Amino acid sequence: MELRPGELLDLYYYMVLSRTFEERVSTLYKQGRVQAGVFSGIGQEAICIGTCYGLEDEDFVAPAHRDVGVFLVKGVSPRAIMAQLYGRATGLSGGKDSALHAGEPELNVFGTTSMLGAQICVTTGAALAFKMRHQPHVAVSYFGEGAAARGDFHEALNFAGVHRLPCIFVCENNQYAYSTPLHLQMACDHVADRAAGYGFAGKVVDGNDVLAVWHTMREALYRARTGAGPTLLECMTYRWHGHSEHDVAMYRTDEEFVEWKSRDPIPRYEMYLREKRILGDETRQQVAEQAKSVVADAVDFAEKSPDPAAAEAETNVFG
Ligand SMILES: Cc1ncc(C[n+]2csc(CCOP(=O)(O)OP(=O)(O)O)c2C)c(N)n1
Repeated sequence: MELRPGELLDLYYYMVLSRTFEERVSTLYKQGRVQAGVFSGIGQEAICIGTCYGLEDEDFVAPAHRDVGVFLVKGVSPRAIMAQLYGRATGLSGGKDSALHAGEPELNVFGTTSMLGAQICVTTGAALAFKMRHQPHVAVSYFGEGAAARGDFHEALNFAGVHRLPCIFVCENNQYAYSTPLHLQMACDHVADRAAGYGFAGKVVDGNDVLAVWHTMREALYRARTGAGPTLLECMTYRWHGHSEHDVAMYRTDEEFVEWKSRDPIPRYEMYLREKRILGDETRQQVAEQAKSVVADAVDFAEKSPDPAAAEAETNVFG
């Protein structure tokens, strides 16, 4: 299956939108205007966009804390995401939280909690429900290589393998879990190697190549929808910013950062689109302007939105 020119441009638009959104949020954080702990996914856009683009509305996704792109491609309004980061009443959690620990149930976007890896088990549960109800949908979980060291990861994958569930486990391997580098995180070469232990496919893909991610995801979706079971898809990438915006990441070298930055997924994809004569200067400019205007509108909406009312403090709280 190949993407048509309009679809190839869609992928580009979403990557640019995601980057523009996150760059703005990073600035807003430094200006003290957003309340949230901001966990930037800048540099990792190709993973969220390449895996989410083309999912069905009914497919369930459980994004992790850096996955603005998943929210955008699944159709969550940029206004609601921005208001979430501002902690406003119009945000996804109505101002109960101000990080991306929120979801949009109507769009089948699960509201991930702070507890790393917990959403992987929920994804497996959603896939079990799809199988029991004979529904042709797929459940997709996102997490980092750090979360993949937690027990939840292993339990969720084991269960999914035993029951051949329609699950796709997307590991965003960005080389660091907070300050812990890969070699102190795991003793095997790849997170995907672990899939063999659970009896299903494990694939490693260049996570900075949106088309490679998209194609590998198509194969995983085919397996899931045809009853062939789960896939563990490990996307190799790099976390450009610190763990969150307050972290200057002194624990890594400039050389390493510069090398990874040269693999920026957006200019790489632009080169491909230019060679195919799908993207020229004019379209590039239009996409940039459209993304800027969507983000400006989201900021304006969030700034004008009210704080949550005190009377709401005890609603939707479980204890
Ligand atoms: C169970 C648990 N342990 C520790 C933390 C604190 N914590 C939040 S994010 C993070 C690093 C996560 O690394 P990774 O899973 O690789 O994802 P990344 O942040 O690199 O995208 C840590 C240690 C947490 N939220 N939950």
